[in-house]
Amino acid sequence: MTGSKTSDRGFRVPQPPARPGEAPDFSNFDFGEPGKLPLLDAEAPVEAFEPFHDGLLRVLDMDGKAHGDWASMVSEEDLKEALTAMIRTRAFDQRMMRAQRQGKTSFYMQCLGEEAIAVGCALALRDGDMHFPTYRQQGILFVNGIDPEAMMNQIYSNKKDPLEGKQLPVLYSFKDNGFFTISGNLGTQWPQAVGWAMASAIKGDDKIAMAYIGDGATAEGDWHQGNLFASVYRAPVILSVVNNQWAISTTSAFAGADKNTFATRMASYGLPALRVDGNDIIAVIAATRLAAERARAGLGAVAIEFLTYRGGAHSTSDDPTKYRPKEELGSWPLGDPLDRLKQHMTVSGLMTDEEIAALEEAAEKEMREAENRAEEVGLVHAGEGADPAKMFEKVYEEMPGRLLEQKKEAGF
Ligand SMILES: Cc1ncc(C[n+]2csc(CCOP(=O)(O)OP(=O)(O)O)c2C)c(N)n1
Repeated sequence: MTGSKTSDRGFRVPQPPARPGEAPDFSNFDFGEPGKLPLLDAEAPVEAFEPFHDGLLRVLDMDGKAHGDWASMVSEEDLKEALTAMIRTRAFDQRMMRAQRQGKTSFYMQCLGEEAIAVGCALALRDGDMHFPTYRQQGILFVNGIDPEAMMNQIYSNKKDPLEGKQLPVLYSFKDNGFFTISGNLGTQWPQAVGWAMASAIKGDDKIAMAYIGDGATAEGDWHQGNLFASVYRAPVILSVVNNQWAISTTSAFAGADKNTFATRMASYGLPALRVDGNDIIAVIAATRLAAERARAGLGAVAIEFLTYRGGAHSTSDDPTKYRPKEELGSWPLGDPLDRLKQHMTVSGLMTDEEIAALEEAAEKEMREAENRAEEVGLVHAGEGADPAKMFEKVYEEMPGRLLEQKKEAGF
């Protein structure tokens, strides 16, 4: 995919395909054709997954039409639910991006262009299953019934923050809703998801886990350990790499993406692996559903690489115009996941433009009202903040003597 600089002693430094001022270049991708790869049975042998290691599972074409047998795994109801959740996710992101710029919070991370992945995966799993997300899968929360105000309270670190002001904005925890506590340390959730799945299997439960990791974070040792354990123990876990091609300013080639696909690399651990158009909601739901059926049936872990493009800045602390062409997002051949789904809904007669516009208006209103409520409680530097006395709590289940002393010293 990308070029690289090689010294005469062979030392190699990967380079992105284009820098600011250069034309975007996605010529090294082979996207294949929608509908071409055969539908797999959940019990298919591992070898049946081979065409999906370098190939790309696609259902929707770029005109919004669905192709091939994988489409049969996704219902009209799924698509309506997905559309609503993706619209809400984007509306939430837009509002929180603005809130950060207005100084209402210190930090935010959006998932622009990646909404179909989290939303599609959440739709394919069941209540009781556990997602082990990164900071870019907020779409799960919009499927799993979390009140956006609770998320905003966390982002504002106010009195109603469910995490009592202890976490950086967006590092949510909603375990009762299948959303495991996010950690700032990249990659740690990957083997933890495998362990959670092993526990489910040991207990004879049919619940499964799903792990997410960014392309950059696959360079962490945790990725390799998780892959190995998932394969060796045949843990009921879905291991998904969200390949958005960038890790802050770093090209995915630094994580090995220009040598082999992430699907191929996970297959090398003996895992059945699929590579999926992450901007195609039907492909995302269908692939994850197949993986979930397989894991639930006791046939072990499944790996998925979702290919996408990080549409926005890495975070509100990042300026991508310093390291990639401005036009790159608009040139990404797999387009925008929300626009593609909207187009599919209208092209296939499932919804009208007016109905979609009404959903967008409702989401805008919902987020505005949630923000007003959260703001009334408090912002990061205004109103009622989280109680500082709580900082001493939950370090241990019971507060040890020396912490109690510190708490008293601090005047609480
Ligand atoms: C162990 C560790 N190393 C470095 C960082 C700093 N860091 C935060 S996000 C990030 C980039 C991650 O990129 P990627 O995994 O591709 O995910 P994306 O942000 O693109 O979704 C880095 C290096 C960290 N949080 N944890």
